[in-house]
Amino acid sequence: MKPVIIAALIVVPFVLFIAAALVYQSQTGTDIVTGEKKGVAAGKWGEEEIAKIKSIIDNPPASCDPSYLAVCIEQYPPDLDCEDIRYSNFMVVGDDPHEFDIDSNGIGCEK
Ligand SMILES: [Ca+2]
Repeated sequence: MKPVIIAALIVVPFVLFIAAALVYQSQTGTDIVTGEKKGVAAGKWGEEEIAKIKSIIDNPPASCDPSYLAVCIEQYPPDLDCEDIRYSNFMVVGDDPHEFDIDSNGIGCEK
């Protein structure tokens, strides 16, 4: 057998094994070396997620403006700009008091 074929017989199964292991790890969240569950699979919240949730609980919007569908944006005043909110490409109906939809196509803070 030629050396190239022998090398291919060794390398190809190795590459396939690594690929399968990476797919398994991404699907299950289980580290293939340690068997430890990571990220969301571990069921643990990171400090960043907890801080975000706490800030939403501590500072709820006064009330949601009905001009903006499927998002909760504080009513005018204060006058908010797209940089002040965490939403983009949301539906705008009605008065649009914050003027998120300058071109009036019904989509606010387009990105
Ligand atoms: Ca728009």
